[in-house]
Amino acid sequence: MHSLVQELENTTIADGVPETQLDGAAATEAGPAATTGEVVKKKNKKKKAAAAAPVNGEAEPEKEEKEETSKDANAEDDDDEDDDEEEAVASGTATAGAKKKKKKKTNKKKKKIQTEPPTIPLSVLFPSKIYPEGELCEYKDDNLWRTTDEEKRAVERQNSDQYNDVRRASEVHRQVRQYARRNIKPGMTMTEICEMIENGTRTLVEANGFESGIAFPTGCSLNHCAAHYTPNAGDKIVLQYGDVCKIDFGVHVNGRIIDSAFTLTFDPVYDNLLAAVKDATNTGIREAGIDVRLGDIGAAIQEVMESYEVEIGGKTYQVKPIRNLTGHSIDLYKIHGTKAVPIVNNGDPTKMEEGEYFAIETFGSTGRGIVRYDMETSHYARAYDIPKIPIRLPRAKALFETINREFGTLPFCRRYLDRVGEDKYLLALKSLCDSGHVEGYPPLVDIKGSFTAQYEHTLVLRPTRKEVLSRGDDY
Ligand code: HZT
Ligand code: MN
Ligand code: MN
Repeated sequence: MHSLVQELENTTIADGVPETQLDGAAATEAGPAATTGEVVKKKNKKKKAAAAAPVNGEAEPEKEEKEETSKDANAEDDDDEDDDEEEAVASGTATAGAKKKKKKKTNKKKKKIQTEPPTIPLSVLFPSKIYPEGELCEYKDDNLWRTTDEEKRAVERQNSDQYNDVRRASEVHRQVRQYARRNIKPGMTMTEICEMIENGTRTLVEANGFESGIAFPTGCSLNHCAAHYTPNAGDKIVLQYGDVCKIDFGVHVNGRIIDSAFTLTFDPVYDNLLAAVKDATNTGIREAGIDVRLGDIGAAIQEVMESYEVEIGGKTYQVKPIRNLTGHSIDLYKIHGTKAVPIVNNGDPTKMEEGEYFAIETFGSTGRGIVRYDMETSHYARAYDIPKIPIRLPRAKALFETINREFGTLPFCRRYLDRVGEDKYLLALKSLCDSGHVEGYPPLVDIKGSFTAQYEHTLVLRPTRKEVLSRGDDY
């Protein structure tokens, strides 16, 4: 097992990040599809971020004429033979089986739909095979020149295939989570919830070996558990009305990973907790940029998170960032690169660099704001650097071959081993963890009785601008 949890050191709390630093490129608070409350009751001050019309550009083309913006061009162009039932939107809100709405012939363009449950692969919804860009943000001050720089633009053109791949993963994430948000209800088992998301992902991304698929196990961590819980076989846990559930799932295309998460609740008492964490994550996204120091991003996140309070059961809590959890850089087929993005001011002077991908994720808690390992492990991944020592146990050797063949360096869970036909592998798996060939990622929990929330997006620091790949109209 290893160092998922940031070393706990004397992190100082940075107060006094000027408010002006917290505003930048337009960030979105949720749009109409948000299930959780937007009632923002801040203790201190400030801004309600302007709602930018987010991605899913193909979603609402209102015109008949084809304006070939990169967004509108997609779902609409080719075989758009106006099938009557196509009414809804790529990431929009239609229910497939639902009644056809009256066709508004009058300059309303037919929209490609997704079914519910989602069954139509993205490559069918986007016959052009060009997928929509995420939210675009210009860099600030010292790097604003990049937006129009010809050389930087040329570099981007060279990278267009990688961007298109990761945008396809992003659109799959948006469509699957839209379905998940609308259909996950108290009374479902955690296993049913995960399977709903995993089946949707596999179908829409057309999972195919290392070319495309699920990037890591579906997290559905509850309440004081902040991260890395997914059910193992036999788990009978049922989602409750009062639960705070973090849905954290990943999609990849050719190893380009989207890591994005949101928090699901049913009881509005948690609304301010969710608002705090959503705002904190959007702050981290706004602050991110080429040459920005990681510690400065943490300071901005902490300032915003701590400006919220939430009242639960007659007790008022100041929302705490979970200080030993972080965001992270993402590499090809590697969910965590070498950089950690703190959510408190830890003074890290390391800078973000051109071309890097980051998962910006923040966690808020009503507990200590510190997590520890607890409960049965479900998440694992092959070590990026395989130890040179040979594997002696034959069962372990065979299991390692399965892991390498099925997942490579992508994280997996016990349920994924079950579905590829592995059986009675626990001893072998433990042995691979002990030898360092595989790393376990146990659930991370704050104190019992506390509630934790999370929001997470993946962005890329393109040479000319920042692209928030996983942005949707929900978060
Ligand atoms: C590990 C295992 C997985 C990466 C963050 C995370 C979910 O806590 C450096 C910083 C999936 C992801 C990860 F199966 N982790 N994001 N989404 N968990 S982490 C980490 O291990 S490593 C943070
Ligand atoms: Mn995640
Ligand atoms: Mn992450």
